[in-house]
Amino acid sequence: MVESHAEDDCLFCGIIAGRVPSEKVYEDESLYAFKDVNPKAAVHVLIVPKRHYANVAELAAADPELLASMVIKAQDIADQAFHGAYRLIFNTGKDAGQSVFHVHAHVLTGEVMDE
Ligand code: DGP
Repeated sequence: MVESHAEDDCLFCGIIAGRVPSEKVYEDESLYAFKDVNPKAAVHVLIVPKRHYANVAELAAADPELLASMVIKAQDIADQAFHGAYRLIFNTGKDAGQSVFHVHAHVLTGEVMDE
């Protein structure tokens, strides 16, 4: 089953629209990036597409170029923050830890990671 929420009910749609405050890192016509409220690394940024997709597989099927643009933006952020080294995580499904059902890339960087 695909977990999905109506856009009116979506936290990240609210952040993109400015209804919910966030610390913006980057924005263009199709992407929005902001600091994670509960950082797991020295630099922890969430990249989201402005259009609502529930998870990365749904996005990949509908718009692979948009998914690729998220990866390229993650690389840009890590190039600036930590000589291009980073982790890129898409939690997918509640049992894998996804809590917001608007696809988001976690970019973890800014420090050496042991494992
Ligand atoms: P996930 O568990 O993969 O669905 O990641 C959701 C992330 O979103 C989690 O790391 C915490 C973050 N988060 C949740 N609510 C907010 C919020 O209101 N603002 C910000 N900046 N981040 C949030």
